[in-house]
Amino acid sequence: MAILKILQYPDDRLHTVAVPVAKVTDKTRLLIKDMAETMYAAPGIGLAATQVDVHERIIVIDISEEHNQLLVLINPEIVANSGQSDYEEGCLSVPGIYGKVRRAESITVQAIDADGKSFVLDAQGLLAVCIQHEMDHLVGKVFVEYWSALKQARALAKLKKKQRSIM
Ligand code: QAP
Ligand code: CO
Repeated sequence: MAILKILQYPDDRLHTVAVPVAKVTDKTRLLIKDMAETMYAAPGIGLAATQVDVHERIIVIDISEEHNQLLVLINPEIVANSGQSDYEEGCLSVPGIYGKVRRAESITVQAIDADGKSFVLDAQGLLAVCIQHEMDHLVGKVFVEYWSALKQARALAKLKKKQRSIM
């Protein structure tokens, strides 16, 4: 097991479009284990492979309080959605920055699990928001990029200031 390095916004590699996983192998499962360990250690509730600089369509999520309900989504596709929600989001790649994004309230997602088995999941609320947020990473989109140029500039300035104070 290993804790992986999480790319920090603004990093161009966060704009990479991930490719589908052709076959779920032991190598895929090892990556998933490391992604889960990285997410739990942070701690966070979701992590996309893009964020650890692996550009394959893989997501791990765990919104449970006990951190014992890991959800693995390989090659996820949203097959239905409805409603709208404005949820306050954050991101392990954009630490300290939080804000709302408009998304679907309910989604139906089809994906493959770590055993290579296809499944369909209905999600609402935080889980639905988290899946949509992580799926955006797989197409190179970071949540702050939904915001106005002004709000993005403010977020970037805050991040830069924080990075300076660490160095
Ligand atoms: C995505 O985000 C998400 O700024 C997952 O300092 C979040 O796990 C989707 C985190 C909220 C929907 C709603 C963020 C940890 C974790 C930070 C995360 C931070 C430390 C974010
Ligand atoms: Co994120």
